Amino acid sequence: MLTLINPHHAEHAGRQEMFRGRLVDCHEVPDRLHYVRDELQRRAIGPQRPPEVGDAVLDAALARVHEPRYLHFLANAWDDWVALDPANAQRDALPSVWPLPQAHAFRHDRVPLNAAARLGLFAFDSGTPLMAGTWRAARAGAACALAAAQAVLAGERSAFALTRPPGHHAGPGFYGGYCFLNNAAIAAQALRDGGHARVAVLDVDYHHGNGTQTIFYERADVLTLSLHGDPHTEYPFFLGHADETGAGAGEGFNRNWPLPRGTGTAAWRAALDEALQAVAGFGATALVVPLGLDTYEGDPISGFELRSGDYPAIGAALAALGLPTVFTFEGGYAVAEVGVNAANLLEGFERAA
Ligand code: SP5
Ligand code: ZN
Repeated sequence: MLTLINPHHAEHAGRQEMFRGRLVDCHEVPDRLHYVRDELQRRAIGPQRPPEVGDAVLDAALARVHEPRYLHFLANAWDDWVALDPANAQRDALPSVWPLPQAHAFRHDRVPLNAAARLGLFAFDSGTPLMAGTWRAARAGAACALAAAQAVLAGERSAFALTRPPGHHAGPGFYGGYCFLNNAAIAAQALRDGGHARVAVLDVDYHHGNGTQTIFYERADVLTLSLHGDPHTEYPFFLGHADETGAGAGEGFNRNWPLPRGTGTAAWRAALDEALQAVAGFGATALVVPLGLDTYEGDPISGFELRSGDYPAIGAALAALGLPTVFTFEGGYAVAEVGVNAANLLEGFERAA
């Protein structure tokens, strides 16, 4: 399997994230990607190369998924943060004030001139540090997703966008959950634009793919499915329930499988089988898999009990759909094990494909 690897990912390396009133060390660290890269190389699971995507082509792909004012914010957020106070150059940018939803009367249509307030307009949590290299890393990561979609459009059976920061929590105009640009959505839209009439996104990260769901919620041409920890108790808390089935033209084209903390292999696989049936029933001609390995029993911030030995069969089950498939690297915070788990799934896919 071809892997598109982000050459700029390490320029995004947060120091601390806010968690329950404390700043704690970031979980989403550069070594996550290094472990995956090295394990794929060790097992010779296909070539690895950086994406070759021109700026104009990338900008057009980003604009298909994200709002102009949000992209403008992201491109300038770090410089604006430092301009607010030169001492900010030594600190990651984290928001601390939010407008809340429209129902609470705060306005979302006026972008504040204060750079710290702007963080709150576009971020939905205070656990997603933004720094000098974030935009460069996120852009290059989106280029990986786009190049993976292009490779599949050119005839590859599958491709893996090995990037960080991850993407599936980022929406049309917001970031959070360690995510800034929605790489899976960018790949799905590129597959649509490249001629696939019906694209399915099957998110297997531990956390609900709220950004992807929101991006496609009113569309019937992209089916969004997510298996994840029940938002009653699990991050991102405010989306991911089973009764979210799409809206308008998209009614019936979103499905969620919220699963309780402690869910093990058998129950998770049963949910996966339902999701696979939904993909087949939809008549998808291409598949995008936001691939989080935080379903692993040893994950430090998650609550499922999948074992390393489960992942090859999961990959094989995905391959059995027989669809051109793009994988995007999402979560997975058991750093020393994330490479083996990712390689297990991708090798399982490749052997069955
Ligand atoms: C892509 C992805 O998997 N994003 C997940 C974002 C989860 N953010 C909330 C993490 C809560 C961290 N808990 C810290 C525990 C400190 N002991
Ligand atoms: Zn996750």
